[in-house]
Amino acid sequence: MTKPQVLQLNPILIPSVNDQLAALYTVHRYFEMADGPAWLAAHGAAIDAVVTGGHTGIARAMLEQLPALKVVAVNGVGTDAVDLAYCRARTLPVTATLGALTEDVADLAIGLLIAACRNICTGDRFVREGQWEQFPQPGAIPLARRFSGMRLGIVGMGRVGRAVATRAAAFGCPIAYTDLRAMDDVAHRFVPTLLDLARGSDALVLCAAADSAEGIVNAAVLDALGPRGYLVNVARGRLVNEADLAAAIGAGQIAGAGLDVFVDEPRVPLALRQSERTVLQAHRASATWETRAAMGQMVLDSLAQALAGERPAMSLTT
Ligand code: 8YV
Repeated sequence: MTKPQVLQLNPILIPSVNDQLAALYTVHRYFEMADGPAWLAAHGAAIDAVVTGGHTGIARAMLEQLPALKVVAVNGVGTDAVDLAYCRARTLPVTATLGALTEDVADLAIGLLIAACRNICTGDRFVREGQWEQFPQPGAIPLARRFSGMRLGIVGMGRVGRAVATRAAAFGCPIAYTDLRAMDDVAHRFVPTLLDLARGSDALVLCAAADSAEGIVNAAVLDALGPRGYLVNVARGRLVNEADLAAAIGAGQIAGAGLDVFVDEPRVPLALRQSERTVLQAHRASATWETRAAMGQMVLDSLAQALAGERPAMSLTT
C-alpha cells in the first residue's frame, strides 16, 4: 500500500518524531527543495497532509495548489499564518498543539522580564568581556530594577497569559489584564483598553493571538507604559509596531524590552539589536526538548486521525 504523502514546510527538531513521520508517510521536505514552487506545481495534487510551524503557517496560494489535502497540522499554537476561514469553507482540519507549550512560553516570558529589568545580559557581557577587571568599582553597572512586586499587565488571558499570571503571582506581582472581553474564570482585574492597562503597569507581557491585533502596541501605548516600563513579547512580532518600539527604546521612552518574536523574522531592527535596554531571543519560547517532543506527538496524532478519516481532536476548523 502506498504511504500518504506529507508536505513538511518547517524542520522538526526531535529525531524520534522525524523517524515516525518517515516510517508512516512519504515526507517531502519543502524547506530543503531547490525549487519548491516548481515541485509544488508538479506534485501538489498528490499531497495528503501538510506539517508546518506556527510562524510559517501556509499561504493561501499554496493551499489552493493542494486539492487532495486532508489536514494542515501546525507544529505550534499560533495559527495566524493560516487562512482559517478558507480552510473552514473547505472543511479542511487545521490542527494546533494546544496546551503543549504553555509552561515553556510562560517561563520564558518571566525569564525575559527578569533579564531585562535586572540587566542580566548586560552583566553577563560585562564579566565575559573582561570589563569587570578593568572597571571593578561597584557603580560600573547601573543599579537595576526590582522584579518582585512589579505591576504586571497581561495582554491576552489565554493559556499562556494565565500561566504567566500564576508565575508572577508567586513573585508578589499585582496582575491586571486586557483581552477581547473580561473572563469569568479569571480572578485578576480586567482593564478594557490596552492604553489604560499600559498606564497602570510596570510591565506589559504580550501573550495574545495575532489574528486580528496587528500593531496594537504602538507609540501611544509605549508612551503610556512610560520611562520605567518594560515590554515583553512571547506571542507574535506583529502585535507590536516595531518602528515605534525601536524609537521608544532608542529614546529611553520605555525602560526596556524582552523580545522573543519580531515582525520579519529572522530580521531584527538594528536599533533593538544595539540597545542595552533589550534582551533578545530567536523565537525560542517553545524550544525545549520536552515541549517540542510533546508538540511533535500532537502533530503525529493529528495526521493519523485526519488520514484515518476522523476529525482530529485538535482541529480548529472542523
Ligand atoms: C514555534 C510558535 O516556534 O507555537 C507557535 O505558534 O510560534 C512556536 O511555538 C513554531 O511553531 C515551531 O514550529
